[in-house]
Amino acid sequence: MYSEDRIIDNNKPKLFSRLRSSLSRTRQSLSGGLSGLFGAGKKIDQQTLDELEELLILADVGVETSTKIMHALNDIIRRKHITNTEALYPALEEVILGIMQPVEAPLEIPETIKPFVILVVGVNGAGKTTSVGKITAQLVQQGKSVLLAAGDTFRAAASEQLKIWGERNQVHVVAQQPGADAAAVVHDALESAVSRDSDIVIIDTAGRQHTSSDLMQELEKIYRITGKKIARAPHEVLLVLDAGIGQNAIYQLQGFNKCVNVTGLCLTKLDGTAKGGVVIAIAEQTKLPIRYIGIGEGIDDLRQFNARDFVRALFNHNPPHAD
Ligand SMILES: Nc1nc2c(ncn2[C@@H]2O[C@H](COP(=O)(O)OP(=O)(O)OP(=O)(O)O)[C@@H](O)[C@H]2O)c(=O)[nH]1
Ligand SMILES: [Mg+2]
Repeated sequence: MYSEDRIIDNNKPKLFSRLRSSLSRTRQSLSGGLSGLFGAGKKIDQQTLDELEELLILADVGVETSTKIMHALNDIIRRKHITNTEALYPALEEVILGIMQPVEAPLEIPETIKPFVILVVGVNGAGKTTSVGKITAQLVQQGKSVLLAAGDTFRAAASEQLKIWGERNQVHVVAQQPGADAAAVVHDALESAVSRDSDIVIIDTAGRQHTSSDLMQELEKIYRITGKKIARAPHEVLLVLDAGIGQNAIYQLQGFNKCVNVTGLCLTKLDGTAKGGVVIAIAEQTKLPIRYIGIGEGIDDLRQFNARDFVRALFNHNPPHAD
């Protein structure tokens, strides 16, 4: 007889290898360059350290975070009396894991909060609607009842896109005509969720630039209405960031945070970008929980963020039990 844990364990190598292959471009830009620097028997010198710092910056880890990583690495070098470049590899992993672990905080949905309201925000094309669909699939699989609110009333096709996800997951979608007031859609959706006794409401919103004051005001209105309808809602404000935009993600976060209190991040499109190093910068600079990472277009390609797996995948290690 197999316990559930055992079954999950058996899946782990497969899930990990998918993660690893999705991160291949970032890994190439980061640890691909390291293999040239960290040769067997090579002694650590200032030039190696400078080149390493440059490599981190090039992989979109950013200047500020790269500097901090180098400080922490130098501490380890001194403390452990490391002289050989080979030993830098595990030391660098240790430092990066130390940055990533505090932001590993999966979204917890307590049964005492009902409906639990998730507001999904982000710039145009970041992957909001797709992520809403994928998160819904996971929640439905866990036996939760989910209601979707089509808060993107700008694009004619937006609510259709959400309805397709609704059909796929067999959940109710509250939508209105394009051009309708988004806050009114949200208002209706929350009323509907209460009368249907839904566990969770996920509000999809229109893509908006964090610099556009009109659109940010509209978002503030949605946020306010949500709190008026359901006490302490939204319980989660999930900012979806396209990891492929690199350092700009930090500015987007700052912009959204001025208007709504972002409580969690969903970092999409880590597949196909060499700029995934930005995830390290985001973790180090914002300390915000990374709830999910997107590693492809498939329904299973949105993962709960796991710091250890992420760092292992970045540094080309084999998964546990798969060697
Ligand atoms: N490769 C890849 N593509 C993704 C990922 N997440 C989303 N996409 C794709 O990105 C495109 C845009 O996704 P949407 O979910 O429509 O983005 P959005 O933020 O809702 O866009 P707007 O509503 O127009 O602002 C789609 O083609 C998605 O399939 C990901 O993790 N990896
Ligand atoms: Mg959308």
